Amino acid sequence: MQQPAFDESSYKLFDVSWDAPMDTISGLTEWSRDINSVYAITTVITIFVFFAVAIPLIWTLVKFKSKGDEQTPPKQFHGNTTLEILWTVIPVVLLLFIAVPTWRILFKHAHTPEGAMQVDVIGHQWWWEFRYPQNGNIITANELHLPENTPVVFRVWSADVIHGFWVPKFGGKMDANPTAMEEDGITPKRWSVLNIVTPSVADANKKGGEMYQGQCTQLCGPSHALMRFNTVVHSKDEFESWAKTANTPPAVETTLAKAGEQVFARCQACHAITGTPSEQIPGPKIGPNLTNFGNRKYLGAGTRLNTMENLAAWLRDPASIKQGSLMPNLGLTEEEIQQVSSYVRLSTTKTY
Ligand code: HEC
Ligand SMILES: [Cu+2]
Repeated sequence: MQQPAFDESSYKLFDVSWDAPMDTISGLTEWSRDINSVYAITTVITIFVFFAVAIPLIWTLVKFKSKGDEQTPPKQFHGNTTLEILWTVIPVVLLLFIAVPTWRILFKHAHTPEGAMQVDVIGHQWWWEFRYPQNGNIITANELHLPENTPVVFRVWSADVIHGFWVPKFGGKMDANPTAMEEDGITPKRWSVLNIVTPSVADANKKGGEMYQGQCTQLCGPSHALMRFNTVVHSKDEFESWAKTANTPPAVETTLAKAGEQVFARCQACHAITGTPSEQIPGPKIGPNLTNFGNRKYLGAGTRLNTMENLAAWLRDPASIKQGSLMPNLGLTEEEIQQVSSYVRLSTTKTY
């Protein structure tokens, strides 16, 4: 099969497993394999039911077809206790064949293994926030980085409406529900839990790990379909180096970037960057943390490739790329766009 040509500069599907990035059949985790085992049972039972109904139906249609010469209507009768018991009991038994394995895997995965790494997942209209409370309090967005072969417990909630956290290749899917917050405004009172053991990286020497597409699965507003995220599974060493750079403030060296740092004063009510005055502004931010932005592959929650051109287009008018985006058009001049892009994108400390 030939790979379709994508226009890199515009709307683009994720370039990994381009043929079926959302396919759940070839899942990579125990969760997805367990889900598929129930799926297989359901498929077999459904095929059996199809034939068990279709064959007698066709046989009856042929056998009792009117020959057009009947003088009296056929014999009328009502109720048949044996049949009624049968067609109640058989479906119940069939449903139990599906329900019991379903319960079994639900309970199996409800348990968070000892020593699991905690990642907090927060849905926002229309982007994802990821926090790593055990790894130096990293806060990042739209790119979920994980070490391979590691049990991870995702604590999932939402800052606004209901979203759905889903990495199809990992199986499992968890709604992000709005919740009341503790006094500090950042700790949720309630969350949902999803336990996953990450898959291994096929080629340990490949830089940048293995990428899997994630997607919001609850209709959460006009840009719901553009609320995606990139999941990157690294070797354990590479994850450590990512974790170190994820929290590193930008290295502002050029005059362009220095000017951009000034322009960023207009962004910091909504965006935080580690080690800048933006962190002092109290209250939760409505926009993604931009500390490690230059290392992200996509911008606008998987909407476009993260290039200077696409970033400029985003800053000119976010809504032209993402309908309903909660980032307003700030009326920046072309010069300011170049400056602030250089600050948020080019000054990022490179991970690899
Ligand atoms: C009123 C709040 C607000 C202001 C001010 C604001 N932004 Fe945003 N920004 C957002 C929101 C909300 C998003 C997420 C939009 C989405 O993906 O739906 C966003 C997204 C972004 C992204 C994409 C991030 C990613 O990982 O995909 C960049 C880059 C960005 N903003 C840069 C800036 C810059 C630079 C400024 C200042 C010139 C700025 N923003 C000002 C709210 C704001
Ligand atoms: Cu959503």
